[in-house]
Amino acid sequence: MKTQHYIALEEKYGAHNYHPLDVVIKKAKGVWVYDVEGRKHLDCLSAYSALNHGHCHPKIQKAVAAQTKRVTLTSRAFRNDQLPFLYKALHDLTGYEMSLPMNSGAEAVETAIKAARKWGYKVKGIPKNQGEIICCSGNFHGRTTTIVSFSTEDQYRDGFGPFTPGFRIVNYGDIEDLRHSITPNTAAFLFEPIQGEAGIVVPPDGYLHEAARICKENNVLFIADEIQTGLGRTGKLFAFEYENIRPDAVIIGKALGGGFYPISAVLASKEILSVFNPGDHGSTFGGNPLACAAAISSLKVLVQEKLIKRSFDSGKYFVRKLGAIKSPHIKQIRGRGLLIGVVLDVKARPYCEALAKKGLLCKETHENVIRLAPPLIITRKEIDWACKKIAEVMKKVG
Ligand code: IF1
Repeated sequence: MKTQHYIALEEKYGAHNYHPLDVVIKKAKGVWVYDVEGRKHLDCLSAYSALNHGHCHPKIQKAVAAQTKRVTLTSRAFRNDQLPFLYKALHDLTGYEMSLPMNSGAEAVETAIKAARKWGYKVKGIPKNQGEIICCSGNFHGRTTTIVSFSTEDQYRDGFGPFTPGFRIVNYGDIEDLRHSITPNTAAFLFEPIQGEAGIVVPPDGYLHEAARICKENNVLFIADEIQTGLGRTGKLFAFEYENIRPDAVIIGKALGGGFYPISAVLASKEILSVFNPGDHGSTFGGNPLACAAAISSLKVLVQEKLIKRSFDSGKYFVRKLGAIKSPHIKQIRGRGLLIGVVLDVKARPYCEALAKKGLLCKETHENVIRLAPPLIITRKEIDWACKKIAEVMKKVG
């Protein structure tokens, strides 16, 4: 079957909530994917940072395969022998006292929102149902009805109301706006250390540091969504480390499953996660042994293969090489580690399409930004190859 046959089937029988590039992938290994036509492409999206370890990492694959032969699902009505080791691995790696596992990123964000609200009532003493959470303009935290309630992107909300109340928006990067938006009823400030969907937006230096201080001063939980930026993507374990801060809670997902299995988690102190009592919150699949085995192995590989340092070094190299590309359309190159945005003064989609034809897969974000986020295992030779393709395309298109 050729590409067009797959696409026709998809268009006929699947909901049209996506507009993917016309590449049908059937195989992948490391940074490379292979399509149904037998063509080879360099993956510079990494499933939006869910593939930090690269495709089908052999060690994680082994751990997952072995677990499928033992036990895959217990529900949380019973205990399993993998979850305790995931808790321990997360604690040892991050220093957070406790964690709560879920499946998708959005579910973990919902979990953090529920924890923050309950903490607000039980610990901070906010009057019943008056709790507020402050979020940022340009945010992306997922697609549930509550999460799109505080999206500032019209399309993400259009037709999905009525919305969940209790959220207030501040301008991302504007410290005064945050300072003035906090009230005695503010339970939490929820933010992305770098906004992915908004176009790889890095806030001004010192913003998060000061925001953390203001939140502490006002007894407001400081909650980082590191679903996309975490686990080495930005050259640190967590992107918030660039500002020498320690959020009260951190939300992770994507790469935690090593590209094999969806798993997410909220990391926090005992004080915060202790607001949940049995029956308050849960999930059929959250913390299942297969997910835990994938996550334990992914965390191990992250450390063993020094992926965080590699991301830091390769990111610097990639940005330097991109900077050498002469094009009147490149306005800025920004990001940290291997989360890189090439900002154009024209629409980025035609460039992404042209790159796909040349065997480099990436995705535009916010119309005019080419997002480059390859697996953290990418080599310098592969970065050189990518830069050559990007230079060719910048010359031709437009
Ligand atoms: C899609 C974007 C990226 C996230 C942050 C929570 C979630 C995400 C910071 C929710 C998810 C994804 C979802 C994916 C596209 C993608 C994305 F362009 F939409 F914004 F990465 F930049 N917090 N981001 O980035 O996690 O529930 O999806 O597991 O197709 O919607 P999820």
